[in-house]
Amino acid sequence: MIKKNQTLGEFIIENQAEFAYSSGELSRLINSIRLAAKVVNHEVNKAGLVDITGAAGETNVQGEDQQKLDVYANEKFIQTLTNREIVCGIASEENDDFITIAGSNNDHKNKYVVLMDPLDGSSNIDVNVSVGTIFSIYRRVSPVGTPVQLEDFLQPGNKQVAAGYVVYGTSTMLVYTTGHGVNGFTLNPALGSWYLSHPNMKFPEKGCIYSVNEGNYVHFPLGVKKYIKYCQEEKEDRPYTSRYIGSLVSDFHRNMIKGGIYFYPTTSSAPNGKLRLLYECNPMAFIAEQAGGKASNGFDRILDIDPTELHQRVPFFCGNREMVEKAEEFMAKNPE
Ligand code: P6P
Repeated sequence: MIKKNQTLGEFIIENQAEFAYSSGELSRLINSIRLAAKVVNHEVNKAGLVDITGAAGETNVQGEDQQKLDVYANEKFIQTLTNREIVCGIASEENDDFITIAGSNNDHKNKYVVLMDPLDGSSNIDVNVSVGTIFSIYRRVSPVGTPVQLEDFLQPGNKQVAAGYVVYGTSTMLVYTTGHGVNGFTLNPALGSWYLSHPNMKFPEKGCIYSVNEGNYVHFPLGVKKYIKYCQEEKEDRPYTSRYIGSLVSDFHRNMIKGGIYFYPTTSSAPNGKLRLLYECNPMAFIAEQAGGKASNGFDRILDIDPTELHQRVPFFCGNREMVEKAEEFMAKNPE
């Protein structure tokens, strides 16, 4: 049941039954994410006013400078998820290893794990460009009552029970799926409530935007170079428009609304691609497919990739189904 401008809380209650085996746990989990998103949004929106932007003087497991807001967002999501007694473990881009959450009775009875990029696109913070949070939720596979294991996090994306993102843009939106379509909620910061502003989000039939860092062109595989030239040809439906913000969540969100493809292929400095499979590509791929789109590594479906390590990277092509399939065609014809 979808009623535009319904609040997120009303929407979750009305659609609770969607989620097969949840006794309200998933709803409480989504609720905890929306609370943390509100808190992070408050800080993101005043980042220029307080000493919270700029590097935190640390580097994360990716070897990237940690921006203070990265650290803040990571702490807030971990704290909120831990307090809700629903997750038994969390994996984050900002943490080398996963975090075990035993629960207030120290009995490891919680059934879900969350994987997240707490603040994606953080290099944009200091220049006032949109950033985002990405999250992915699974049911644990190791025995309830025992400490969470790495296997609980290394599940293929086709086992996700929910996934979503928050985009801290001109307005702040929470977009998520539980496998029954994609719905977008816009935050009214004055009231602290989220309203169903984008029900049943779908990629348009045709896409005309391509999003890639063309600065890496010389290092792209031949198939990618040929696809980019295809996008730029003077033909009936082309040239496409090139739009690249450098923030996956923002590029993805715009492309899902307007129609387009985002791709981060392999490059010389990123031989496996740059984006992380578990907490960037899998959640965005789940959302993309639920919105009628497609996501692959240029050859295979992202959601079917069996993960081997927490922070593994994969090449990523995601957006309108026919645009992704055209890119895959060029990749297949020009294997390196
Ligand atoms: P580049 C941000 O660090 C990120 O993970 C994505 O949000 C973004 O699309 C990409 O990296 C930008 O990477 O190499 O083009 O600056």
